[in-house]
Amino acid sequence: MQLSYPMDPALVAIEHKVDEGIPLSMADGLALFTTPDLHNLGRMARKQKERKSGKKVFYVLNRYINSTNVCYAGCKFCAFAVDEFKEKDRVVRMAADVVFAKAIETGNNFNQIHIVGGHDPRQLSLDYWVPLMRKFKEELPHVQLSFFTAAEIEYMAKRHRMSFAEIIGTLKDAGLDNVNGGGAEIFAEETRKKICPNKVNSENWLAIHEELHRQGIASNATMLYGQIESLEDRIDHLIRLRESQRKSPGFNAFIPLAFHPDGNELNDCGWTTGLDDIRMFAVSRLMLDNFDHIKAYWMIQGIKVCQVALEFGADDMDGTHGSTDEELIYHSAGTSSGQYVDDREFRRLIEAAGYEPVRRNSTYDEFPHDWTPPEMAKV
Ligand code: V47
Repeated sequence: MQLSYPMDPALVAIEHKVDEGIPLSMADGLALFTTPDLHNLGRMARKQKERKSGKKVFYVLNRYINSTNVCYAGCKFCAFAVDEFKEKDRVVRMAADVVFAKAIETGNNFNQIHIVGGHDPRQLSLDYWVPLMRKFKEELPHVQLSFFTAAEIEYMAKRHRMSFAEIIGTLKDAGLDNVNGGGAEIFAEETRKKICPNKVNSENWLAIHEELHRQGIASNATMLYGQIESLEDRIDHLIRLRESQRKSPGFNAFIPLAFHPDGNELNDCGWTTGLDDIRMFAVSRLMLDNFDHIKAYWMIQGIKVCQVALEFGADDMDGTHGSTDEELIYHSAGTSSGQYVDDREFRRLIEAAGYEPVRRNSTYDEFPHDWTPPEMAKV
């Protein structure tokens, strides 16, 4: 017997707009965030997901490294940043050869290396990164470099007195394939000033991604939710991303980042709930009609919420990471996720949800699940 749920009348007109390809407005976004009709919200998001990627759900065999946690940006939501003079014992600052060695510690069968760090004056420079990027490209040509966030790129541009176009050109030449979506936080200026006053501003974050796309480098986008932002701030953020993608296309995935409260100044905000998270995925999918992928990142949401998110518009679970303990951002802020997920586990969860698991790289080229790289790294 087919069960059906009476539909919230507010969703009827919105579903019609989505079906017609009409971008949703601020008022539509508010209705989606506040509807009590979670079932139909999920159904609409799932329908939109299936228009984009059918039954496919993506994952990547990758390595994840935070190469430094030294950072002087002073963001209020951050438990990761360390002041090297005040907290010497907590400093992680890897030499370039250590980053390379950690990446291949558990083999070379991976398609992406994801690296983000902090505003570290000793590490965030072209002298450090360009030779390391070239080494990755020479020794592991099958691995895509998913390095930096726009915040780090702005920091390096200022430091080297280069324009965004110049620094991006230099990084592209060194082998950059993709830029991570961090640093976006929340674009609404009043809220942004309160949570990350010293970080790249919204205008520059968007300008950097638009320039990346013009130069043919893919990127992702994120939003930090569940801190002090309003629902209007969230929708404004999604609309600015949609507009940016229209102007200069190149975003592959949007990743909602649930705020983690441990060890930072916004601790009073507490944890998001499972329902906040699920709703966030569905609303993102419906607002961002020109983004192909909405990523439910297991390390951030917990793997069970991510599996449920597949019913609410998500089509990506991110990657395996390496089986070493390198992730610090979420592990400093209280995540109870581990450091590693076996790719068989991704496939099991995706299949159990009724979808088809697809192995990918950063730019969503597809691989058989048992693909292995043609050449061994010279270790
Ligand atoms: O911008 C920091 C976030 C981001 C906390 O591109 C926090 O696939 C929650 O770049 N609670 C950096 N979030 C991480 C990043 C990223 C993450 C996932 C996927 C991708 C991708 C990129 O981490 C920061 C900030 O928004 N963050 N502290 C916290 N307490």
